[in-house]
Amino acid sequence: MRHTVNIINSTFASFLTSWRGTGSSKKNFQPPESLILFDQEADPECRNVREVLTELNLDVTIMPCPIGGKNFRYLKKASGLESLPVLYDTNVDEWRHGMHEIIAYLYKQYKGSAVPKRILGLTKVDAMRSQAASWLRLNSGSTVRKAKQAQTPLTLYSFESSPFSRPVRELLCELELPYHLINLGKQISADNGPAVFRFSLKPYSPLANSKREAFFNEHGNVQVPYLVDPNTDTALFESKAILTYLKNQYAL
Ligand SMILES: N[C@@H](CCC(=O)N[C@@H](CS)C(=O)NCC(=O)O)C(=O)O
Repeated sequence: MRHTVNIINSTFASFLTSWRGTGSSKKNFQPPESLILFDQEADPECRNVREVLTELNLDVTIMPCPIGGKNFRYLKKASGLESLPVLYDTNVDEWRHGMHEIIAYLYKQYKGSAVPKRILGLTKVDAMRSQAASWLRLNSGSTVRKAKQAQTPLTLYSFESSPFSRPVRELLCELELPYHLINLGKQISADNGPAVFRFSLKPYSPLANSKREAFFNEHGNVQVPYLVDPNTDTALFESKAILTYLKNQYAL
């Protein structure tokens, strides 16, 4: 029951942020080396950056920086920066800091365009709504919890507005576990609806040559969250099972 309440609350958080971070570009380009985002799940500016990453269909390695954690201290030492979000693009050895700088960089570098007005126009009201979404989530994903370290980063398939994926990202952040975030945003109308009940009568078929299609070919459907932990050879669907797994495996 508590999990159901958690998911309903997470769905309201997605409403508050107007379901930004649901749709993804049909382009499938990924840079050779993963982008690295120093991120805090509950931070409103970090959320705006993750929304854009979903929209551009870009994958990223998340370095969670919860309050009180060692990653934040490392970031301050390595870059001299005191606040989030921070993006490091290994491909060109470039650092970008703050939501506006990072979003402009992502559009220029990976879409070859300026930031669209719809995103440039993110107003103070949108910022307040993103902050309200974090409050609604009781700031989950903001503060470090004692945890074991993972030798190798985990992989999470998700998209930013996914109500089922958010609690998993919050816990990964609190446990300070780095992970590859594979964005599987919705690219065509057939992608709409939950995995068990698509809003279409036709059999589900994702966009050809997309990450969704690769996932579909491997698993027979597309459903997020999906977590892969190479440290224990574990791969899991179902948000509740993933949360239980992470707590049992890593929380101290
Ligand atoms: N019972 C599953 C439900 C997961 C679910 O329905 N996820 C949605 C996204 S929030 C999904 O995968 N939709 C299908 C799609 O995006 O193609 C869980 O708790 O993880």
